[in-house]
Amino acid sequence: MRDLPAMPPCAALIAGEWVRTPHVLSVEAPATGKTLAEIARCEAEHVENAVMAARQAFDGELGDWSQWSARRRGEWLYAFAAAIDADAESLAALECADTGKPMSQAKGDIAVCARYFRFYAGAADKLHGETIPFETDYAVMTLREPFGVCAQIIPWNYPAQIFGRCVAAALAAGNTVVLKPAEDACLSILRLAQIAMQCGLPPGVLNVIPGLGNEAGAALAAHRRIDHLSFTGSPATGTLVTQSAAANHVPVTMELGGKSPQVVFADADLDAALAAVVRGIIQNAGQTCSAGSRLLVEASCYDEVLSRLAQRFSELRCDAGENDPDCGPLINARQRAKVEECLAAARADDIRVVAEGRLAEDAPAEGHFVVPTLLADIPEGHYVTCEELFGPVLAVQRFEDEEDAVRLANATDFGLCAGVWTRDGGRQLRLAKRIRSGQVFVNNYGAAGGIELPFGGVGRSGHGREKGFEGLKSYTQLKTIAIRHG
Ligand code: TXE
Repeated sequence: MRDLPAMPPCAALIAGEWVRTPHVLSVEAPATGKTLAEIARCEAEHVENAVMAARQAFDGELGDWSQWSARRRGEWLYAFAAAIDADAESLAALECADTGKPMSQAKGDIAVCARYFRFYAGAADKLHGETIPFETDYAVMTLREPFGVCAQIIPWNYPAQIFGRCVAAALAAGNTVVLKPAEDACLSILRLAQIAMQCGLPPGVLNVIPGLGNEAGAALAAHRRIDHLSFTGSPATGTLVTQSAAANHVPVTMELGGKSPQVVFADADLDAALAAVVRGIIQNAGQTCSAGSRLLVEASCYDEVLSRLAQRFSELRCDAGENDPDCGPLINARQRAKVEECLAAARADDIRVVAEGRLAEDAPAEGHFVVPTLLADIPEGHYVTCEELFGPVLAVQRFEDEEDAVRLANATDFGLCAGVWTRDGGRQLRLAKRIRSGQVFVNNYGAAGGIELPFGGVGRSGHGREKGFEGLKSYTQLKTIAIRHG
């Protein structure tokens, strides 16, 4: 294993100060199982202090954030994006060690994080309201105002990217933030928070409270003085968090994962489609909310597709992220056990394992590796086609015609993303309209991660939109002002 990256402060950031907590949590490297760092374990009192700091910063009682114009906020976001770029190498090393993801993906994630700050920097002073024609003796306008204190609870799969998505939009709109990163991976976030302070962000505007979900996370979600909550994670935790927020009438944005289908018709460019299908499931070892974990293939090209995919899967290599393999380890032993149990149960149900990737010979023995696995001949309704496994497992199903494809695509409670591969223009649009999903990608999957594109789910995948200009609007609330001027 190469030298570990320089560690960021592993404390909590509250009111501009790095605060140590009486208890700490060990963070392990997924590739080796070895302890990487010990991070703060915030409890209710730290959450209270962080929310109060964010409250005071928003209300103008701490620092001068409340006086910053939209243009000044944008200028700060630009400067911060440049500082992220300048530190990209060490941020990527942290992200790779902490999450286990391949180094090239970690580098990409840091670049995306900086892009979020740049995109929202430019958008900060373009959040226009409207004027509304009303009675002749009135002038009516709408303002897009920040909520106030935004609580953000985020997962471990893309710490730096999701930090960028949530924090950049919230700050551009003028909010203050209390962010609870995941206990499994948050080192890049601590480093990003440190850089933010070095770039002159006033105290209390960004507070970061590492800790356990059922301690720091639960206390934050239930806090009476937060004004908005965004959550990215599992549907089960999302339900708990939503219930807590509802008790205080706090609006929520929920991003809860998926079981996204890639639908391949025989007339598609199969080279392009299959390359995207493989990327869409092995990226981040399948631990991606938008992973294309179901493949639906038209019967007339089913055998060809399966044999081409089998060839490709058998070449895929798992190894520690620093060696830049196709697939890194899963985040922890629990996640690995969950995926392995599902695979064992699938085998017991006579589901065909068509091909598997391989583990590099010198891959660390303690790493949480699961090799990419291609499953086929799956009975309809089987849970491997309905439930999010969050591992590099692709479930392939056959369809007869367009109607059948739509039926299968919609046969889960999730609805985050879908890919449609066909050269038929009419069919492209028909499927895009009929598939129940927040995003449909035609002849591509994920639009190269476009941060400019609104993103979010329907059904069990959640609600609300992040990314793009819609994401910025979702960190604002509309105020109507009606002036009767006589
Ligand atoms: O998620 P949790 P976990 C899915 C994926 C995975 C499963 C479990 O299928 O296998 O969820 O992962 C915080 N109150 N996704 O257990 O619990 C927690 O500390 C408040 C999909 O890691 O949802 C972390 O910061 N907060 C997903 C965050 O919630 C609580 C990404 C997510 O953890 C809490 C990750 C509580 N009671 C997992 N309990 C996606 N949509 O991309 C936990 N947390």
